[in-house]
Amino acid sequence: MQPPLFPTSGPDYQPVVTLNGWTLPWRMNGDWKEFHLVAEPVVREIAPGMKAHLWGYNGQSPGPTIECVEGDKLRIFVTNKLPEHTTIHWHGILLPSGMDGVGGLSQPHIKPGKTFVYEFVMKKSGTFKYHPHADEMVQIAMGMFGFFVVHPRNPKFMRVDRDFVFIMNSYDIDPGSYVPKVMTMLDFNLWTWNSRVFPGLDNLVVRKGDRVRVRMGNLTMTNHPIHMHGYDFAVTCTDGGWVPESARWPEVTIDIPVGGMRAFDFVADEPGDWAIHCHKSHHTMNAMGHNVRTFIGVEQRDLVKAIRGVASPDYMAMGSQGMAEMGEMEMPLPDNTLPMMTGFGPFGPLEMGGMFTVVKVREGLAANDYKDPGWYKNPPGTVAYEIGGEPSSAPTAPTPPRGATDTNPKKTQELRVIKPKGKSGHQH
Ligand SMILES: [Cu+2]
Repeated sequence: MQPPLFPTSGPDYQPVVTLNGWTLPWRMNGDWKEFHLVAEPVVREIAPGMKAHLWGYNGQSPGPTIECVEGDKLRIFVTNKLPEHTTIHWHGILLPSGMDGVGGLSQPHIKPGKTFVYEFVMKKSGTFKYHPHADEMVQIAMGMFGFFVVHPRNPKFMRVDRDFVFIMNSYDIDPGSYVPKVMTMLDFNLWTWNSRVFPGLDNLVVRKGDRVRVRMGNLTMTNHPIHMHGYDFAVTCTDGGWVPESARWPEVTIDIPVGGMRAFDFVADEPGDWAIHCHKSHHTMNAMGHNVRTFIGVEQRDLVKAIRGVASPDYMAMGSQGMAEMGEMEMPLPDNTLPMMTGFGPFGPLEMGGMFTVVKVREGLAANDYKDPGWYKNPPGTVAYEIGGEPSSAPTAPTPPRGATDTNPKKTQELRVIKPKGKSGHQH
């Protein structure tokens, strides 16, 4: 994650930090601010242990973040080094129709090897993105997108001290392969923020007392309810513009619709390690099959013997008591894939993957210090703890009233599975 790129000329603003990414440098040419994006094949490490062969911009997926100021005149050169044509659509930005980047509708496609120029004036500040509008299904599935932030002309308007941005995307990459399956519509196996997954995602490091903004965009095929622990907050900006204070309401989970963008602000007054993640629990997992049977409550010991005899001698039975054991296990993996759940925290396995990272709020950091401060040192007496021996000091756990649930032992007896006919064997 590159530290914020402060402006060296023009109006003052607090630049954003792009999660596991960077901001595109520019040059001034008269009163035009000039950027250059190169669409090209890239290699992106999704997390340590797995690389993907994607398409992106300027050597990375996502492309670098574009930052400018309301009122700026922008000239953006786009060079196409892909094997097929492309364009760029500037999502949410108000501009002339011919600059909108829809291939075939607003402009001719940019053929491989060609460079096009987009020129427009930034009419308003806000939270936007860019992506191709040519063979979109393939090009977005291959990782082509980037963040686009327009800062207010008035440096005091909605100013924050730390401003994090990322875009959600999803990939379907078979273990042992490198290129996403671009025909997948819903059943993806990697749910990414800026083409990275936990434990490959940087932390959101925040100084206690800072005013903080998190801006997110969604280019997947489903919505993502993003939940942050430890705070409540409100949506302050969408890709349509700033939300007036009278129209905000408190949230701890913000649903990001497909194609949409949301920003929320909070004041970091509570130190700690606070999880931030998608609340669809399959989206905080890495590569996994979804056609696995549920074995909770199943006695698998006999089954393992039988399967080892007829099929694979390495067959392992899992899931009889849930799947948490997968978080602790260091299993040999096929080449170029990631464990379903992984990562260790100060108290044990985190059992996470995908769209998950940690907001680390600490006292006394320097103004633009984003270095990982390590795990939070909880003040004495503020960590949940085990009670020793008989829990005599604990209140008696209430039990449901008779007949209110299906846990009546007599009823369970009646539902016991009957032995197959004609087979002898021991009864459990
Ligand atoms: Cu999600």
